[in-house]
Amino acid sequence: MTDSAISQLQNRADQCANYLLDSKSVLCISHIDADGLTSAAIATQAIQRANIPLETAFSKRLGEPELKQLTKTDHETILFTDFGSGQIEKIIEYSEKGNFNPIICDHHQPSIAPSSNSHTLIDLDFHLNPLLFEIDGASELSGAGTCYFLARALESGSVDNRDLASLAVVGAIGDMQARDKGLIGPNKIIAQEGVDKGVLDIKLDLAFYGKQTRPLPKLLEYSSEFGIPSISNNPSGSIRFLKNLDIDVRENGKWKFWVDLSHSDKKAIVNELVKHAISRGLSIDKISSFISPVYELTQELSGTALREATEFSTILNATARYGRPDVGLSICLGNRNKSLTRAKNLLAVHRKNLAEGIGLLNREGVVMEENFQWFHAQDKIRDTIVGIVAGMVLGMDGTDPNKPIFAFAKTEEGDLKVSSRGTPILVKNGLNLSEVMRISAEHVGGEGGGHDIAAGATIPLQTEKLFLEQIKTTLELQLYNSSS
Ligand SMILES: [Mn+2]
Repeated sequence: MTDSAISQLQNRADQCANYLLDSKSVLCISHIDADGLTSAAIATQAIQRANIPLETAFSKRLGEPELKQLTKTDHETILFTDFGSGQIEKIIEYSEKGNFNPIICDHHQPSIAPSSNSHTLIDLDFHLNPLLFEIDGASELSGAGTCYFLARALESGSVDNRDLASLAVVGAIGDMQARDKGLIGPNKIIAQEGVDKGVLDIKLDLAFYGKQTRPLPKLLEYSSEFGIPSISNNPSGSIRFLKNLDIDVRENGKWKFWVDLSHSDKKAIVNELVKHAISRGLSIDKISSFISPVYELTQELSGTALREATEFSTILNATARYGRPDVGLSICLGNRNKSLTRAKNLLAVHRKNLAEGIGLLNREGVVMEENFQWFHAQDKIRDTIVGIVAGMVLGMDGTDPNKPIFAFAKTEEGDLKVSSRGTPILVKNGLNLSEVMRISAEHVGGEGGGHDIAAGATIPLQTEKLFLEQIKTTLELQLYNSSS
C-alpha cells in the first residue's frame, strides 16, 4: 500500500459520493455477515446525514434472480455494499439496459471478462474497491472500511463521519482481517481516526476471545486456537491453573471476568500463562500471539458484548446468518433494549450450532486429497455458518493446516453452498480461492468468488464430484505456476 494508492481510492470515493449526492433516492443492498451489516450501517448513516432518501435491504446472495428482482426498484440508484464486484459483469449489463444505476462499494475480487485471458479487472466509474488500487481486499480493507472511505467523501459542512470508524473496525475484525500485530494498511488508518474521534481505544491485551463476557475459566478453556496444553479445551485444567495463582480470581463466590481485573493481576496471569506455555513446549510464535492489539468501542459499556470488536462482530453474525439482519443493523445504528435482547438469544443458538458443527467434524473428520481437504455437512450444518466452521476446524486435530479446506452444505433454496478457507502462507504460494471457486462453480453451472484466502460458491445439487475434480485441477495450476 502506498500513499498514492490511498489517494486514488479517495478520488474514486469522491466520484461515487458525488454521484450519490445527485441521486433522488438510494437503495442500499448489503451482504449478510458482520462486515456486510457494518457496511450497510456506515453507508446508511452517511447517506442519511447527507439528507438523501434511502432504503436499506439485505441479501444472502447476488445471483441472477436477485439482480432481476432489483430491476423493479423505484429508487434511482442502487448502492451495493460488501458484494457486487464479483457480479460486476452482470450489473453492468443491467445498468446498460437502463434497469438501474449502480454504485458498488466492495472488497471482493471483481469478476474477470470471460473473453480475455488477461487479469485486467473490470471497472466502472462508480466502482469503489481497494483491489483496483493495489490494496489487498482480504487483509488491508474490508467492505465496511471501503464504505467508510465513501462516508468520509460524503461529508459536507459540519458533518464529521469519523465516529463510523468503530463500525469499520468491527467489519474488518469480522472478516478476519486482523493479524498478530493488529489491523494493517488502510484498516489501521481508519482505526487511528476512530481513536482521534474518541470512539475507539486500541491497547495491547490478551488476545483470547471473550474478555468482556466469559468468566475466567471459560476464557482460558476456549483458547483452542492457541493450543495451550492442559488449558485449551480443558475445563478442569483451566480451573486448576487459576486456583494456583496468587491472586483473587473470584469475588462473592463467583468467577471474575478479565475486564474486572486490575492491571497488575492481568499482568500476573499473562506471565504465568507464558511460563506455563514455555514449560509445555509451545512455540515462541504461538506464545507471542497471546498478546495483540485489542479494539474497544469506548461508547459501549465495559463488560458487555458490544465493547470489544471481536465480540461485537460475533453478535452481528448471530443475527444476519439466522435471517435477522434487521436486528444486527438496528444494533449498529445505536438501538439497544429489544434489539440487543433478540441478538443475545440468537447468539446462544449460534454458539450451540458452531459447537455442534465442530463436534460433527471431530467425529466424522475430513476427506484428505493430495492438495486439499473437504467435508460434506449435508443438512447438519446451516449453509450460512458452514464457512465459519470450516475456518475454525482448519488446523485442528485431524485436519492439515497446510492445505485449503472446502465445506459443502445443503441450502434451504435446494442447492449446495460451498465455503473454502486457506492460510496466508498458501496465498503466498499462489493460492487464489476466489478463482478456484469461480472456475469450479461455473464448470458445474453455479457461481462463486470472494477473496484469495476465503471464498464461497453456490452450485446445483449432486454436482459435488465434478466440482471437486475441477478444484483439484485449478489448485494444481495455481500451486504449480508459483513454484515454477
Ligand atoms: Mn466483507
